[in-house]
Amino acid sequence: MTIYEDIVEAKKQSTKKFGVLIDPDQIRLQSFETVLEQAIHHRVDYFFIGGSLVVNNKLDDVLQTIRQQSTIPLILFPGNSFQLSHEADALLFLSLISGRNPELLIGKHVVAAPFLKKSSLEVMSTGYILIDGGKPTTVSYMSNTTPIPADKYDIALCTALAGELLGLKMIYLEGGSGAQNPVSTKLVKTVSDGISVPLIVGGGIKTPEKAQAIAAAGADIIIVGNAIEHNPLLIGEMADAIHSYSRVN
Ligand code: 1GP
Repeated sequence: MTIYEDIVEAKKQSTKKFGVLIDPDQIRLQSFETVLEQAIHHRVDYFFIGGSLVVNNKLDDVLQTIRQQSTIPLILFPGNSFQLSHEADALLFLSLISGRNPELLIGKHVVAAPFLKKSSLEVMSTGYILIDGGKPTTVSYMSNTTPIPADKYDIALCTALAGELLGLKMIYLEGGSGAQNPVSTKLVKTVSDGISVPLIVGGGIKTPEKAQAIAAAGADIIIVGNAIEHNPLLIGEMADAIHSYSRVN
């Protein structure tokens, strides 16, 4: 089964997945070890690997280190077209459909396409939708795009629908890393009710309660980065909250 098939199957069963985001530039060695240990112990479903900048060349090292110690699938979540590696299992091929920056809608993809065609990475095309999280985030600044206002439910829904109709395999609602406010449950529900492809939600999720509420609202995969980087021991509570939702419903 491919990773995507597994995600689709989980969606059918209403089983929620938990992804831990690791930014190879940000992670400190000590917390990396704890994150890895906790993620294995608490059955994290995916590692998402990526960041907005590539300050150093740690991507391959980080991937290899995780690979040596676990079988958790490694999904590249690239901030730009240089963040590609054969060491991962899959790649979110992101098109920033909430923005109107042609480079991030198709330009970077053209550059990455020959590499991807040759690689064994599983490529999952994903409509990336940036939602205003209350303050400018790295992704809004770096992408030079305006996020969708947090209360414009219809715009977010129509954007996601357009992505699905264009053939994108998943939709990612992004509040931005370190967002003040995560994407609201109302917005998650509106989008989730209107589309049939899997829905990923991330950005500013700091508590297990919030993660569970977002899962309950219809997210299929919940991504947490910053909060875990600050406190890797949160992984257990987050995993329980997300996975227990799957079990009781
Ligand atoms: C993934 O960018 C997010 O969508 C991660 O955000 O670092 O705020 O959890 P945090």
